[in-house]
Amino acid sequence: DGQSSSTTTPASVPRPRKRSGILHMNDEEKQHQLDQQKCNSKWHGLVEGNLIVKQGLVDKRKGLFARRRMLMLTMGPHLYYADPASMTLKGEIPWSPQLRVEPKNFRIFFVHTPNRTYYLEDPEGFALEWCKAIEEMRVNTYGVAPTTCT
Ligand code: 4IP
Repeated sequence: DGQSSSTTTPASVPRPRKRSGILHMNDEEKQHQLDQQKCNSKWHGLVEGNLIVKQGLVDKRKGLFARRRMLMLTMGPHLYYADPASMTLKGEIPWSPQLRVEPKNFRIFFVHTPNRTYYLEDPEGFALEWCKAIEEMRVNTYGVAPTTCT
């Protein structure tokens, strides 16, 4: 009919937050997101009840070969990776205040941890988004000051 669709989304109503906005939600909002995730995400069973902040397929290189994994940054924080074919959890990049991300280009980024550097490639070219999200989680969890010891 003649009803303009714009009347359903007046400018005064905030747009839905992007996923990284989760870090700034209050407990009630986070619980709501978690309830949604329980119902809607096929990955929910793999992330130990944690709220997923960002997820996406990446190729994780180890030695000569790379494996395609669903990488999931969650509250906690955790960085889980799962095999999307078998829907099984394969591992977790260990979080610590020393964790550092390093974008190499639009596809490739490194996650440095004290004992291992993870070589990751986002085939869709959103490596910088990953680095931003992980760094934001680091600051949110451990504070702004970088550890400067080398
Ligand atoms: C495997 O190579 C996979 O890359 C594993 O990744 C990796 O484990 C293994 O390293 C590596 O040997 P192949 O599949 O070609 O054998 P995933 O666990 O994602 O399947 P992680 O989890 O540590 O990267 P090792 O050294 O951890 O076994």
